[in-house]
Amino acid sequence: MKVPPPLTEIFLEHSRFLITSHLRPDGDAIGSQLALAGILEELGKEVVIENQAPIPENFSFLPGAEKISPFGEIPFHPEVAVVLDCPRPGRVGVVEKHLSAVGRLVNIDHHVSNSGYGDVSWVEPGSSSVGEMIYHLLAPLGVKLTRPIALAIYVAILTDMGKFQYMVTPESGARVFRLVAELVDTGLVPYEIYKKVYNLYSVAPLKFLGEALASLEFAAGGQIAFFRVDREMLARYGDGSDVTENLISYPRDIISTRVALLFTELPGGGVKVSFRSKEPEIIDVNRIASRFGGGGHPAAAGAELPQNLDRAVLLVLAAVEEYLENLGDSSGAEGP
Ligand SMILES: [Mn+2]
Repeated sequence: MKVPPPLTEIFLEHSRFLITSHLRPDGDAIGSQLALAGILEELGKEVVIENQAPIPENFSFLPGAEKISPFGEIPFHPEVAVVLDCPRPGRVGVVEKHLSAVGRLVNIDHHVSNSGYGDVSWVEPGSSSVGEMIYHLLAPLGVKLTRPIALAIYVAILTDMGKFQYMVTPESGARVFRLVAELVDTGLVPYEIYKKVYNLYSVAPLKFLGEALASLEFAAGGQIAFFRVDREMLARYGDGSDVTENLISYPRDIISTRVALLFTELPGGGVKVSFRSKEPEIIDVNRIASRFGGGGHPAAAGAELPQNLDRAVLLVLAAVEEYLENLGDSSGAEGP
C-alpha cells in the first residue's frame, strides 16, 4: 500500500483541516476520522471533525470522540477538507455544503465504486478499511503510533472486517493480523474493545434480533435470504440505527444462502438496502447495488431506493435473481 506523494505533501504543507465521513457513520468512518485527526494533531495541525449526525453511542468511548461535532459552525476556516470512506462526496450529507467552501478536497477510500473525486484521491479497494490506509500515513508523515491512534484504527478494522471474518485470501489475512498485532502491542485489550463496540449488554438489539430472525424470508430457492424492517418495527426498539447494524450477518451462516439483503424503511421515505455476498469472487454485490445508484465492495454494498418498502423488495429481488441466473452453470455451486 503506497501513499501518493501529493497526499503526504498536502498534509505537511497545510495547517487547518476539516475531516468528515458518510451518513450513519460506522466504525471505519469514526475510527479513521479519529486516527487521522490524531496524526494531524501530532504534527501540530488544527483539526475539526464534522459529521451530519452525532457519534453513535457505542463509539463514544474512543479517545477524541468529543472532537466530533455535528454539522454547524466550524471554529476556523479550513484549508483542506478530507472525506473518508465515501465513494461519492454526496455521502457526507449536509456537510457537503461546507466542502465547497474549502479550497482543497482530499478523498481517501477503499470502496471499489469510488468515483475518484477530489483534488487528491487515494483509493485502495484491496484495503480492509480506511483505518488500515490511515495507518500507512504514519511513516511518510513521521508520526509514531500512539495508543489512541492504534485504538481508533483497531475499531475501524474490527468493524469493517466483521470481527475479523472478511479477509478472503491468505495474503490479506496475514497482512491485517500483522497490523492488528502491532496495534494491540500499544496496550489494547481486544475483549474490552469488543464489549464496548458491540453493546454486549443492551436488551433492545437482542429483542429486535429475535423478531427480525423470526420474519426472515427467502427467494430463488433459498439462495437469497432477506429481511424487511419497516418504520413501525424500528420505532418499537428505539432509533434503530444500532439495532439493525449486525442483522444482515446472520443469514450468511445458512448453507443455501448466497446473497443476504436487508431492506430498511427510512424515516423520510424510501428504503435503504444492504447487500452481502457469501462468494464475492462470483457474486459481486457492488455491481448489483450500482444498478440502483449505490455501490460498495464485491462482498458488501448498499443503495437507497425512493420506492416504498414492498416495491423496493420486488425490484431488488428481481435484479439479484437475474444476476444469479446469468452466472451460468460453470460458476454455480462451487463457492470459495
Ligand atoms: Mn469502510
